[in-house]
Amino acid sequence: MRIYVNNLNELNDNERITINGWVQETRKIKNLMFIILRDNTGIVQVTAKKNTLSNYNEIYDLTRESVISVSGILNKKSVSKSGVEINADKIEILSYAETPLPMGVIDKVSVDFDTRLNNRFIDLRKPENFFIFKFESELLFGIREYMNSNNFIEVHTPKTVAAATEGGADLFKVKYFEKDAYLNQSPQLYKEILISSGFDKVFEVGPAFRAEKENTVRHLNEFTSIDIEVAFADDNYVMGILENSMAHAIKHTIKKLGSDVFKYNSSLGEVKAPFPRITYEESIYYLNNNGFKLNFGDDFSPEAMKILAGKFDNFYFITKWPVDLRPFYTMPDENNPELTKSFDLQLNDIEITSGAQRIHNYKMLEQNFLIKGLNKNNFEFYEKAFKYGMPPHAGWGLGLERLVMNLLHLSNVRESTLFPRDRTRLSP
Ligand code: AMO
Repeated sequence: MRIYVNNLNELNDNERITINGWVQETRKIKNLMFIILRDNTGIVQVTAKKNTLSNYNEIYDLTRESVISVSGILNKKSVSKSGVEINADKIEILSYAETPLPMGVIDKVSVDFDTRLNNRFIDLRKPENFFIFKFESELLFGIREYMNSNNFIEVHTPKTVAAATEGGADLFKVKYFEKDAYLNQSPQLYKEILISSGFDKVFEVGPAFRAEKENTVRHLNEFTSIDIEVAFADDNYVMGILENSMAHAIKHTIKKLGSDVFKYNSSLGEVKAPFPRITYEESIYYLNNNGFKLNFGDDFSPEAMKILAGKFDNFYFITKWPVDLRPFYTMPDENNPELTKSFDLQLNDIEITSGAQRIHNYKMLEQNFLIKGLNKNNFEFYEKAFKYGMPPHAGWGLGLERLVMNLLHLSNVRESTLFPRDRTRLSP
């Protein structure tokens, strides 16, 4: 079994162990040196002595961030900070790091965000940055666990497609042999088709591409979309799934990561469903009373969202958006045809999810293609699934990076993206 730094306290004093990691720092006193070894669970001090190591001279010249394998005796009565130390009798150099490093891992001097992203492989060695993705992984595990225990089937739909789902403008075009294809903006059309196939409850975690030119702290050109679609369901039903899955995933993450979760957001705590709900029209009314001049049909600016967010603690839904602000597949409200059975889930002032009940009548869909100026021919494969038995259905799509960004109070969505793709960045 592999041993990690955070296992050392559970082992016996004087036990012989082998541990692998990066050389974070060295301190040298001629025939004796101390190495601070780091793995992704923590750091430990290694003592290396000339008279016990055959390759001492090589070890003496070790550079920071080289990768080594240390074998030796565990000393649990050490005077080092952590109280644990390894007296090495063998150190193997597995990979030698060149100098100077493009950026430091523990250096106090901060580098700009671009330099960090250009050297992301090393930036992610910083424990606080690695933690973001450990958090993300646990959160996603919690969401999957919730979906799985509620009989959702996890699916994988194509990302190279022939038609736009979320509107024509924000598409990345790619060459597909003799034809043009696009990178999919959302699994929307495919998750709906699967409802006609009788899958009943589907969910997908996958990349979504948006050729949006905005260069903001909330926009990525490739993000991870968590999508669900449920047969015989309406907007309220899937809002319930959303709030309960969030509550479950956050509870799981806090339980798994313990007090570490408070590193970024000291007020992070379990959340309780149901989340508060406000309609679009009530939001307009509230904003008009708080210094914004908004008319029915206007979208909310980031500034307006900040004011609205002040009314709530963290998660809240904005429901019943106007038809003009929602995509063609959104079901109108039976009580008011200007409104839809749609919702956004907000976390503080940022939208993290959009969802709705969908239109399941193909004649209504055809009308909407016309109204929204879409070419019906591009949607034949989709419409076909509506002609031969399509249940009423509803679903939502949630941006994973935005969720993590908000829960951890990060200032930029790129912080919660391993290798961000934005208006100017396509590498690494
Ligand atoms: P929408 O386009 O609102 O809805 O996207 C759903 C969620 O995905 C995230 N998101 C983004 N995250 C980072 N950068 C972006 N450029 C970006 N664009 C969207 C947000 C957003 O709330 N098909 C519908 C969903 C549905 O109705 O099922 C859709 O894609 O968190």
